[in-house]
Amino acid sequence: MAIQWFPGHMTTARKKAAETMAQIDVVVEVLDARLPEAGSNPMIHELRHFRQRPCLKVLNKVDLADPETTRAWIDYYNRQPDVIAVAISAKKPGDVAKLAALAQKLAPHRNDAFKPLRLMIMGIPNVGKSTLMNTWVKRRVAAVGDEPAVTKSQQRINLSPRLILVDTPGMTWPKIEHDSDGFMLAASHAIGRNAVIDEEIAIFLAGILLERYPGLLKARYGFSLDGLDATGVLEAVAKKRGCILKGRGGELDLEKAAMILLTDYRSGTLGRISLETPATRQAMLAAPTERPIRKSDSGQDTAPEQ
Ligand SMILES: Nc1nc2c(ncn2[C@@H]2O[C@H](COP(=O)(O)OP(=O)(O)OP(=O)(O)O)[C@@H](O)[C@H]2O)c(=O)[nH]1
Ligand SMILES: [Mg+2]
Repeated sequence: MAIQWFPGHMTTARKKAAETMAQIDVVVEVLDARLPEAGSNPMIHELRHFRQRPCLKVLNKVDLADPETTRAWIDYYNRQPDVIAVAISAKKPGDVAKLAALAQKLAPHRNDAFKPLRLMIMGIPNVGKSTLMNTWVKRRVAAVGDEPAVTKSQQRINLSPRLILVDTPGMTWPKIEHDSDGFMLAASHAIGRNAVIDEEIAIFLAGILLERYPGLLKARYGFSLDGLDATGVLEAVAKKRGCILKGRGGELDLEKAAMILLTDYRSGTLGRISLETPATRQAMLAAPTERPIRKSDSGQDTAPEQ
């Protein structure tokens, strides 16, 4: 099932962001360090390019991501024009303190009280934008919570005569082009729960973990991975943790096991995990898209004509 989630308030958020874009100097795009490209909103890219605004790419939640992969992503983004990339944890004041100087580099002409540096914080839901705002301002000005779509409207704070920050509601986009991006977003809790089936998301996550982080899976749950596929991993979690449906003859409660796996990934309990790397991204984009096979009149399997 392809995942799509674009609730109504995000259409308004997009319009407001387009208006504010005209009045700011630099976009601070908060990305999830574990899936930065899957979580790069094409609408933000479009709005930013329309106004030709430079971008500070902040790879947040670096404490949860694989350090080696994060380094590869920073190099990847720093090769882009009008972009500076940095990895932080928005909860750490020391990390956030680096940002003003980096943003200033992208707009060197905005450097006094007459021309304060104006920054708009943008990104997908639940990525840590409001947390970043609060740490930057050093007080709780924005509500935060481990739920997508906590912030519903823009908030502007004049941090000093020389620096203005605008927090914005998290935005997804109307059509997620690659199914695996939707699954990565959902696994990382950027998509509302009503739009996904947790079991499917957990099986997708288990597939990545089996392939790239089998050691972390084994260390956390203590079962052998021999011969297991992604669904088998979820079943093994259910057995290990006693997730059994009551009165159903010992049937496994895979929904409950899914939440255990997802929560362990989201909280970092499983370890530091990145869902994509520049190399896996490139391979995904280069792979031919699957086309449905149909029977031709001759009885041979053929792909449909373009
Ligand atoms: N581990 C970790 N958690 C973080 C970090 N930054 C934010 N969080 C957590 O991520 C969750 C979402 O944070 P918010 O600041 O509300 O995210 P947001 O981007 O404003 O979300 P919306 O307003 O819904 O778009 C909260 O539970 C934060 O505590 C970080 O660097 N590391
Ligand atoms: Mg917020």
